[in-house]
Amino acid sequence: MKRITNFLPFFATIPLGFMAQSTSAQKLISKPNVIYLYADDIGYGDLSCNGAKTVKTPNVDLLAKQGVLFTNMHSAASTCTPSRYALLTGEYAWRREGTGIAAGDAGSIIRPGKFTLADVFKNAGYQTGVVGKWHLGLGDKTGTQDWNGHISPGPSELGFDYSFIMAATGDRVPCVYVENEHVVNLDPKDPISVSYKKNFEGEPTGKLNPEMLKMHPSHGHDQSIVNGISRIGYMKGGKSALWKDEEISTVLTGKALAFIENSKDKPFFLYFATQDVHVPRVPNPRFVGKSGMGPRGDAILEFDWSVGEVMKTLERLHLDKNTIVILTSDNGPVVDDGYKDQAAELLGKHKPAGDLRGGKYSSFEGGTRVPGILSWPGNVKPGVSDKLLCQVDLLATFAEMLKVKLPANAGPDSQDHLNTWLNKGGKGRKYLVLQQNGKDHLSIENGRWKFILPGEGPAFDKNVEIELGNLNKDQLYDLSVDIGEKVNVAKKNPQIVEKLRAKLEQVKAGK
Ligand code: NG6
Ligand code: CA
Repeated sequence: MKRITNFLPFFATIPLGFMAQSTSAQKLISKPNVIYLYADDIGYGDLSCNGAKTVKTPNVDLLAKQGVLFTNMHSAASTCTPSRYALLTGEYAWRREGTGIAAGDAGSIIRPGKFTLADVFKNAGYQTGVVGKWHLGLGDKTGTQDWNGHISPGPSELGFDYSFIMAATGDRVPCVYVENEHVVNLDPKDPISVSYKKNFEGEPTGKLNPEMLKMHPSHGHDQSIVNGISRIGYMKGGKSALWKDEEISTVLTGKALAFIENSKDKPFFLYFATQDVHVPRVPNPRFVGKSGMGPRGDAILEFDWSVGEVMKTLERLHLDKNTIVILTSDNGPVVDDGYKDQAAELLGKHKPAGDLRGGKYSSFEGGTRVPGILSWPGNVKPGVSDKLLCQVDLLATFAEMLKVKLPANAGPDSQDHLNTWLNKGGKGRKYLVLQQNGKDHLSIENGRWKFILPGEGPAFDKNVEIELGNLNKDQLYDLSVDIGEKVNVAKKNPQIVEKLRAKLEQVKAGK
């Protein structure tokens, strides 16, 4: 009963008809299921609800139509590992060493004992699960995991009751699924060895054996060959456990749906992190050639399919009105991310970042302003919100919603913005600090102004053809009139620059 009282303000906006339903419906609504659908490298402009014309994403569009479409939603960083670190811990990744793009044999970057987003749900009595790309390290120390035994610490030490994950990324070894911290389908007679230092004797590599490749690297990605694709890192053995790239989305989606089905009688939190549209892009034959844009476009269609499957399953199980679905992405888009997959040649007029400048790896908006949707039919008013939001806030936001008391030091950068996420008149963030992959390139924005600290490093990455946003002087953009960050107005607005610089210093100092 106590819990329901806690939710009185929440019920205040729920139509009376809904309130009049049975006690069990009330109980359910006080603890809606939550599915966090995390795309990989899908940019702001990659979805038709955000203006994409060439590629159509009808399932995502439907989700957006029945929910809130956020136009100013950010990942905390413009690459995967720091974004995911911030999402799960509620702490900006740049506060911690070793939170840049993780190797496939990295030790657990979030150390056991750290309070996570999954712990919020677990403390509220939820069943918690993670399916898909992990990329936050596994095991105690880099390079010391036993891939043939119990790989711990892992998701189960970080609040997840169930896990079915890819250790790192599709382009990094080991190319196997790990379920509840054990490699799936492993034949003990063919153990797995992994190294990020040197190859295993006699094993082919993309560099030395290009004739064995069905997809060739454009930069990097020339080490161990798995399924005719050379990867980052070396591995040997584990033949029966190797994933088939064409099947990854089907397998992961199947595991996500099974988790939903198995958890349907209790409240659940599912963190479903798709491999689409990260490289190597090898969509299932069902999608091949369907977008007209090559594997990258086809992988977007495949992502949309996964979203549709989740929605259909919720409907079939009559959970659709009792489930919050959040859809977003871990960083902005990249076209050529290291394989010759024709993504650039077949791009046509499609703009993966929409009108934003930069993309993945960048300090510009294209790096972190990503698609954002929250749907909760019957409970959240559909609409469009331009409020400044960040994934780092989900920890505090759900803690507020579920009345979970956070331990001291939990989620130091996470702010409760429940009313904004639920489209109930919240104002969103006043300030948000963003980062590139490294921890030294920071920017800050306040909903109108974006200030990028002077930083070393190239302005442009020729391999991925992305403007990184590095400049040896202050950059200030007025996003209210210049969403494409074309005109640096730092010189004209010294007071705003100094205010934002001071605020950034304050956040850095943890004040
Ligand atoms: C880069 C990889 C890129 C991708 C990225 C991580 C090379 C040349 N490039 O180092 O292909 O894997 O790391 O992407 O190796 S992320 O979305 O997981 O952050
Ligand atoms: Ca990514």
